[in-house]
Amino acid sequence: MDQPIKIAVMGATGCGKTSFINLASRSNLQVGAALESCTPDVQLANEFTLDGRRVVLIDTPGFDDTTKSDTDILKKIGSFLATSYESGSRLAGLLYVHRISDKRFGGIAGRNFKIFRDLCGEKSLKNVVLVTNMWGEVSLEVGEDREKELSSKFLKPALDKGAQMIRHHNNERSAHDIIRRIMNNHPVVLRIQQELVDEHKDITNTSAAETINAELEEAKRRHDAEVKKAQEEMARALREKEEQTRRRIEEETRKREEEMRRVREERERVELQRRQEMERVEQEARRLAEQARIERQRAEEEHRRQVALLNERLAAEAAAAEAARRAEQERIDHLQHQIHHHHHHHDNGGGCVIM
Ligand SMILES: Nc1nc2c(ncn2[C@@H]2O[C@H](COP(=O)(O)OP(=O)(O)OP(=O)(O)O)[C@@H](O)[C@H]2O)c(=O)[nH]1
Ligand SMILES: [Mg+2]
Repeated sequence: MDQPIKIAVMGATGCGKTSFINLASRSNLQVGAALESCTPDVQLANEFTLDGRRVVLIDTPGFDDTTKSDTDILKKIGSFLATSYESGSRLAGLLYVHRISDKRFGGIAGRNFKIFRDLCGEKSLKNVVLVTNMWGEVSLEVGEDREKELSSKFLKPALDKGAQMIRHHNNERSAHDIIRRIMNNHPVVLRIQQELVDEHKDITNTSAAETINAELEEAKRRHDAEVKKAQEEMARALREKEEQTRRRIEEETRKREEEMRRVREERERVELQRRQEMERVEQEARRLAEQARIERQRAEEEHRRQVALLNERLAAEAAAAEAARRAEQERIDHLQHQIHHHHHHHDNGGGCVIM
């Protein structure tokens, strides 16, 4: 009897891998509820028959797990694929599930797809179906716009190398139609199987791991750059603050010096005024003293002049008095002489005597 057809289902965590598998295989594998990652390990779904062929779908944990690193997820998927390759099992194809409801394919979704492509290698892309699901979550218009963008941009290189893109309508028939697209392909060997088994590479040296590391490096670089930028920003802010403080202190110092200069000038001005005032007062005092001296001198002179005048007048008066006295004396003498003379002529004449 033929080996069953094996198809691996991959994609980001929560994209609907397990749901798809349950639909297609009528299995009852656990489906994630909220935002938590659900499928922790690679698991096989119930075998089912499609167009007379036995089919086994392989469920895988999604990258971007909320609890495990991408490297851990890669190790799990890688070791499963290596083991099955070693035991002679080949994959007929791979489904890569992508939610059409996701707004962007850049960033995380783009990185997941890159890891997937590294894992597959170029040659197995013709056995890859890119499944878009969750069409019910967006309007058909939005979904179709995104689908066009995906096929013309992000998924173009893969589509150009033989991958197909198909919508999944979240029902069994749709899931089976998707499986039919690859179930009759020649089985492929994935690059990671060659790397791990044929080339005996360690999982950490595989292309997929390198992509993860590069992405981690890039994320670290971005993070470091952001930290550096933040630090520079802080340093700049600090410098600016310091510069501001420096300027403020400078300004204050300048103001204080200005104030001091003003006070000093004011004091000098007052001092000058005081000196000028003193000088003026001294001059005035000198002038008054001089004036007083002159006045005194003048008064003294006047006094002397008065005294001299008085003396003169006194002398004159004395002289006049003397003259008068002398004149009187003379008159008396004359009179006496006359009297005497008269006596000589009129001896017994009684008449009067004028004194
Ligand atoms: N609307 C809608 N929801 C879906 C579809 N497929 C899956 N879901 C929901 O999406 C959530 C995640 O689905 P899962 O099947 O667990 O996703 P997964 O890819 O297996 O997730 P992991 O196991 O964590 O990697 C669940 O709540 C599903 O019910 C779909 O086609 N349409
Ligand atoms: Mg799952």
